Amino acid sequence: MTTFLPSEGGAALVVVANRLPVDRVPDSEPAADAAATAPEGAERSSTASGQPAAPPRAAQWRRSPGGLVTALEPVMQSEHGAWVGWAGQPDLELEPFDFDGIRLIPVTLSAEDVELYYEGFSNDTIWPLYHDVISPPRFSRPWWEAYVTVNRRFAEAAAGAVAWGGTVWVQDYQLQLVPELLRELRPDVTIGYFHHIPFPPYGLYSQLPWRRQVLAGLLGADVIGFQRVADANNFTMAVRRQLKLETKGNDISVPSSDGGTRFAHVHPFPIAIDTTSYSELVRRPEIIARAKEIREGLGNPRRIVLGVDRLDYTKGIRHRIKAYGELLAEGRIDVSETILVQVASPSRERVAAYMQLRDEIEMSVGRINGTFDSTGHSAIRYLHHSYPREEMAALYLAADVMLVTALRDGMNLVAKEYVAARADNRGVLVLSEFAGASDELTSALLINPHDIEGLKDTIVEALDMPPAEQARRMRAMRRRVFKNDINAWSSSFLDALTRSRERREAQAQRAALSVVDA
Ligand code: GDG
Repeated sequence: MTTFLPSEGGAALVVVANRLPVDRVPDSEPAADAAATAPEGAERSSTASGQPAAPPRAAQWRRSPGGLVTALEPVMQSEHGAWVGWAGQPDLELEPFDFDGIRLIPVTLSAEDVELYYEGFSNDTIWPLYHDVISPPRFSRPWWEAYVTVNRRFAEAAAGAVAWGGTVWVQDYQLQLVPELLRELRPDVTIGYFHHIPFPPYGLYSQLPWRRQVLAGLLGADVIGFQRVADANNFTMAVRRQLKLETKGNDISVPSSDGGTRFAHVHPFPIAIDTTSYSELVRRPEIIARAKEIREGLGNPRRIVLGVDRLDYTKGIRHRIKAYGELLAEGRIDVSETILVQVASPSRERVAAYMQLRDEIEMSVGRINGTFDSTGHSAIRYLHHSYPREEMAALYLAADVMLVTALRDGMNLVAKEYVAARADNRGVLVLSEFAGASDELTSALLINPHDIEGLKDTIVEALDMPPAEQARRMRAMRRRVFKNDINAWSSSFLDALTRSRERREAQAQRAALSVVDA
């Protein structure tokens, strides 16, 4: 076993995620602000001989939107944190660079890695398998081999970046092998892993040909976090059945390389949103004006129903459109009064299941609009675009009813964002019980998206809900969303890591004392 020595001045806290928290600014656009230029992040485009091409060109970057980086920014800055991840473009070789006080350590992925590890194993094997096989997962040995190779690359980058005795926090399903690989390289570090998507019931998980390797990979972590209690239980059950390890409460006893036993602590940490930035955004006069403008642009309908999702088969967009079409056909809603706005942001467009889903949705929308539109009104305004956060906030403000009909979803941040945006205590959230958010947002109108009749009745109930009841439900949901915000979430995970480190140190001390006593 090789042991990595930390580089001089390594980071006390390292986050490892598939993506870096920055996006490259296309050459045609100016960087958002001065802080976004990263002269150290000079590009090393390879020549045919594999040698770095000279001279390097300074790349420009802007922060990618996302709660995780916002939540971790203060602690990353105070701890001289580092972030290991892919810059989002194949074959881009970059040196580490600093951005907004965080050291960014790019991991290079070739076009083939992207195809096999990312689009293949991550998004066409693990993603469908972990989302209740809504779409059939594909099991491919070359994809698995690429997943192992790329996970090792991320683990090595983290091992080289973290200070002696430091902490590494690994994010999500693309990197399930990193905890174990990293522990082999750096037994001194405390390792956390957070799983953003569901962990499936044993009957489904056990289909995975590499089920034992993936469990062993995750068990390299000291703390393994899931969104829901059910996910944590499914994981523990898979460990018991497949690896025959002993579990007690939330702890799993894992054999360690020195012949002893260590503990992996499994716990739900339901992810949250950056509520402060949302409440600030929706108070801005220009956002309020934009919400009004959106309503006018839609022909001033009495009610706006909204859906916002990545175009993904887990989100239940087809079920929602089917229910909406039937309500129109039955005359229970009228195009002159009500409109459905569906934002379906482009996602994983090179994966076959996503291409097919897009065709199906666009055909249904076309058929419904063709049948029910009038010259003045549309039944569904379908938007296959990505929008800035400001526009999303204005849409949330404009919407009378928000539809979240996921067939399976780790959490669903859109549901929480809608609630955070509604400072006026108006609006109704229709929420799938198969989204993690339904554990917390129990005052939403909860639905089973497979039950189209039930979904239709609930949409009508939402459209007819009196303002007093809207306010009562919205207040209860806002209390919950504001209490458990993204800062509370990241602190609770990092506190669990600290407790785990202390426990490991106490265990090592006891072991040392027992050697002396003997
Ligand atoms: C995974 C899990 C879990 C969407 N379109 C636009 C846009 N968005 C933003 C939303 C929201 C985010 O993307 C989507 O988050 P979700 O939670 O709804 O879903 P996933 O992308 O599947 O996320 C999920 C999450 O990880 C976190 O752990 O909750 O269960 O699947 O923030 O607002 N944002 C902008 N323009 C768009 O067009 N700016």
